Amino acid sequence: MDELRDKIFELKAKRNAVLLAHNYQREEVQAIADFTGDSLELSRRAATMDCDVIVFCGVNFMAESASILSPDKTVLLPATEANCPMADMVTVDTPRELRMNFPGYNEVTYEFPEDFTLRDMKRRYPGVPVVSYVNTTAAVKAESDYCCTSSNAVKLVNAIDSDRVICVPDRNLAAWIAANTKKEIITWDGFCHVHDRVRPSDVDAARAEHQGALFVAHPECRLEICQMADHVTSTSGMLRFCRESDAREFIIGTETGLLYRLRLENPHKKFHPLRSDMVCPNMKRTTLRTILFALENNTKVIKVPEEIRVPAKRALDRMLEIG
Ligand code: CIZ
Ligand code: SF4
Repeated sequence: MDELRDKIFELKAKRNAVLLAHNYQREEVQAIADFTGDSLELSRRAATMDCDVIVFCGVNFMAESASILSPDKTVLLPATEANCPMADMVTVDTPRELRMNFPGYNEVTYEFPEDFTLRDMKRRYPGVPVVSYVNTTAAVKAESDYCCTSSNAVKLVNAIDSDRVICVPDRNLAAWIAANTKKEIITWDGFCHVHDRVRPSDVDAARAEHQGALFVAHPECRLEICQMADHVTSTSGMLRFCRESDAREFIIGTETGLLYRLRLENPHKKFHPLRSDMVCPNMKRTTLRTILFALENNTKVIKVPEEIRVPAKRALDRMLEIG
């Protein structure tokens, strides 16, 4: 492990590379990263850095966001097969590949047929602005009016000059927005299998086991779960909330990778996973070996073509202007 780490550091220096790790990455990956964070904060940070190479330890859409904001840098995705199934649940104009099973989770329902696309939705609701969650492909962002994150979604939707808004791809985030705005939310049918699996009985059980702990939920959980929470926010919002809170104990309703940094930054507080199986297999595909291999062999380079990059960046910029 030490030898692998040393080789990574050596190559990283030689190539003037920066190593970014998403909050859901393996501990050993987060431990050697230059920065850890959510997808957007990592991409924005990398854009301001004087580096030639960005190694993005996360899933495909995150590396695409880095490429959108840093077109002149080489963006590497060490886990070549790491896709986000939720991001893949919405496509621009080609049939989507709907997965019907996920590790440990089989309760799958989709509202729209496989060949229903974002363009079909736009034709159904002409002129209604499209807000895409950062968990979307660059192509979907390019087809959207705005991007949003799970922490700014409600504020952004309220600020848009329209009574109706189309939200893609997460039906749970859309439900959370709808519960917190007067606007009509037109919802896509996607979901994150890691968060969608949580049931009220899980919250009851965790609260019974850890009495007095605050429960923090990610809005990718179902609305009924968010409504049981003491606070609902993104991963970076959770880091902030737990840091600033006077409480000593927390139940964390998101992917368990976040616990590593929560514990590191708050050694005197206690953190419990809401469910120990809230683990995203795609996020765990990145290992020290894949990072080293990527740096040695340039696998896999993520480059968003200009005709997609420019409109995708526009949707991100519009979000930043409002935020
Ligand atoms: O945008 C991100 O990084 C994701 C997927 C989650 C979050 O809440 O930070
Ligand atoms: Fe996608 Fe969910 Fe995994 Fe995040 S945790 S990458 S939303 S499947």
